[in-house]
Amino acid sequence: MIKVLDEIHTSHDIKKLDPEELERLCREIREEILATVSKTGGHLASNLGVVELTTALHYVFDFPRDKVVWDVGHQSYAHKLLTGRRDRFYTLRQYQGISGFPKREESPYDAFDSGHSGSSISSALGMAEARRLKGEAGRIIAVIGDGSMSAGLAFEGLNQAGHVDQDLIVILNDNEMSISPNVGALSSYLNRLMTGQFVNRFRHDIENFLKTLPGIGKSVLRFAKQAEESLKGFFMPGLLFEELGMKYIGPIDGHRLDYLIETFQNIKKMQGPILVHIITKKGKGYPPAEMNPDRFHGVSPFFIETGEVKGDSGKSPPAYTEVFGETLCQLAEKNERLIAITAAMQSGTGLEEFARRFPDRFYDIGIAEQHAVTFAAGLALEGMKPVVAIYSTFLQRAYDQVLQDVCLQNLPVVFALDRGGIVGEDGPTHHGLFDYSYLRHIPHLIVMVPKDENEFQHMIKTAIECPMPVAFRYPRGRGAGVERESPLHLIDIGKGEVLREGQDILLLAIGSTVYPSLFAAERLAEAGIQAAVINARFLKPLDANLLCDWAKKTGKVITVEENVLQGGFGSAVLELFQERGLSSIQVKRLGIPDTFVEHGPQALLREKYGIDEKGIFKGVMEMFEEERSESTHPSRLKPSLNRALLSPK
Ligand SMILES: Cc1ncc(C[n+]2csc(CCOP(=O)(O)OP(=O)(O)O)c2C)c(N)n1
Repeated sequence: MIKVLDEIHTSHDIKKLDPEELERLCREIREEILATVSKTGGHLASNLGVVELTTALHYVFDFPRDKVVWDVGHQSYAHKLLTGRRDRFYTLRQYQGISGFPKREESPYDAFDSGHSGSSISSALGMAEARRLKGEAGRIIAVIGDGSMSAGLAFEGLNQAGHVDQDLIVILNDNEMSISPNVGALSSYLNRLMTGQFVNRFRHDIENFLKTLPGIGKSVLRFAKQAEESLKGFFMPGLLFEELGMKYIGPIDGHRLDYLIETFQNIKKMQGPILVHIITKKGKGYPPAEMNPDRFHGVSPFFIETGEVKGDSGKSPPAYTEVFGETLCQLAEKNERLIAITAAMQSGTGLEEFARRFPDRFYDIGIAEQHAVTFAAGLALEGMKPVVAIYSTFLQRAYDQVLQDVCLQNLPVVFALDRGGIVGEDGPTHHGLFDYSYLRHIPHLIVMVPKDENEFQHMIKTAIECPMPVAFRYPRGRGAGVERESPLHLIDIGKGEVLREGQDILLLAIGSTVYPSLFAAERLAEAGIQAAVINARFLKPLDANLLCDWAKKTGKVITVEENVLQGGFGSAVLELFQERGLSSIQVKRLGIPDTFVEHGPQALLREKYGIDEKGIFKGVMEMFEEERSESTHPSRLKPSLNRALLSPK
C-alpha cells in the first residue's frame, strides 16, 4: 500500500489530505521515526510526542512564510520528515547527514538553529517584531516544552511578549517531563491546570480555614459560597500567562489532531500574543518509551522489539559519568556538607544514585543553569560544599554567575563539567569545546582535567577538599580501562606529571589527549624521534616550572587539546613561554581551529581535527619536516650569503 508520507514533499502537500489520511500520516511518521532512531540513536520520546502537533501545524500554517521555532529542537524529526528531508532521513545524526536539531543551512523550513533550552520565545518574538517593522505578513510560532519553559530565558521572552503585544503564538507542549519528571513551581502549576484540581483544592482549603474561625467563620463562608463563581473566574486556568499579557488557550489534548487543527485555525485569525497549552505523552505510540520516557529521551541504537540498547555488553570500562556519580556518593558518605546540584540532567550527569541515597542533599533545579550556579554560591557561603554537575556546553549559559557570584567571592563551589570536548552526534550545539577558553581567565578558579578514570576520582576528592572554586572537565564516553586505586588521595594543585622522557620534542597534553600523545610518542620512537610526554593535569594553574624546564630541554613543543585553540591550553602555554622569556621555543598547537565542529562520531571528528594519535604523530613529523626544509631555504642561509644572493648582479 502506498504510504501517505511518500506523497509529502513539501509542507503544502499536507493541506490536500483528508482527516483519515492525516491520521494515517501520523502513524507513518511514528513508524519512520522509530525505525530510523532505532538504527541511528537520537531523541526518540520527545519526537513521538509531537507527531500530531507537527502535522496540525503544517496543515494549518503556511511554512516557510510562517515560521515555527522549535525550542531545544530535539523534537523536530517529524518536521524534518514533512519538509522534504524524508529521502535523507536515514542519515539522521550521521556524519554529513541530517542534523538532529533544526539547522537553517539544511532547510528553509528550519527557522532558527537550536539545541539549548529556552531560546524559542525570544527568537520568535524577534522575528515577529522584524516582520512588523518591515510590514511583512506571516505568523511566528514558538513550540516550547514544559521543561524548557522553566528556563529563565523563556520567562524573559514571555515578559517582553506580553508587554509589546506582538502577534506571536507560543505553544506550550506539556508532557510533565523534562528529561526526568519535571520539577519546580511552574511544573506544579501546569499540573494543577491539567487536572483542574487547582480550583477545587483552593476552595477546599479556604472552606476548611473559614470553618476554624470562631464566630465569623460561618457567615464568611456563606459569603464565599455566593462569590464562588467569581472566585472560580479569578483562578481560571492559565491565569499566570494571562497576567503576563498572553491570551491563554487550553489545556488541549495534543494527540487529537481534530482538536489541534480546529484550535490552530481559530488562533490563526486572532491577534496579539497567544499561549496554547497542549498536553502530550512523551514516547506516544511506542510502549517502551511511554513507560520509560527518560531512558528514551536520548537513546543509542536499540532493538525495536524489546527496547534494549544494541551492543551494550556492560563489560567495557566505566563511563566517566558513572565514575563521577560513584565517587561523589563515596565522598558524600563522609562529608555531610557535600551537596549535588543538577539542572535537569540527573541521569545524564550520573546523579541518580546520589539522589536516591542523599535526597536531602540533592537538588534538581530544572533547566536553569544560571540559577544552579548562584544557588551553589549561596550554599557555599553558608559553609556547604556544593557540586554543580553540568555539561560543559550548558555552563556557557552561566558564565557570568561563575565569574561574578562564585569566583569573585572565592567561594568553594565545585563545577563538574561533563561532556567536555567533542560529544559526537549531537553536534555543534552540544560539543564542549569552549570551556578551557571561558574558564581559564577567571581569577581564583582552579581547572583540572583528568587523563583517565583513576586520576579523575582523585581529582574529584581534591576538588571537594579545596577551599577555592574548582572545575574539573571530563569527556563523554568511557574511561581508559585503568585500575581505580583505593583509597582516594589528593593531587597536588598545579602539578603536572612527566609520563615519558625524550630529548627531541615535548608533547604537552591534557585530558583526553594524554593517551593519544603517549601512543604517538611510541610510534615516533620507531621513526627515530624521542618525544617527552607531559600530562598537564591542570589547565590552571599550569605547572609552570615543569613545563618550562622540559621545553628548554627539547626546544620544540607540541600542545594538544580537545578545545578551540583560541584562548585554550596551547594559548596558555604560549603566554607562559612569553612571560618566562622562552619565545625562541618552537611551539605548534593542535586543537580545534576557529570553527564550529559538525556532528559525527567522536573518533572520526578527533581524527579530522588532528587530535588523535595519528594527528599528533603527523603534527610532529610535519614540524620536523618544516624545520628540515626551512634549514635549506635561502632565508635561513647565513645573512652575508643571503644578501649576496639578493644583491643585483
Ligand atoms: C540550556 C540547556 N540545558 C539543558 C539541556 C538538556 N536538555 C535537552 S532536552 C531537555 C528537556 C527538555 O524538556 P522539555 O522542554 O519539556 O521537552 P521534552 O523533551 O519533554 O519534549 C534538557 C534538559 C539543554 N538542551 N539546554
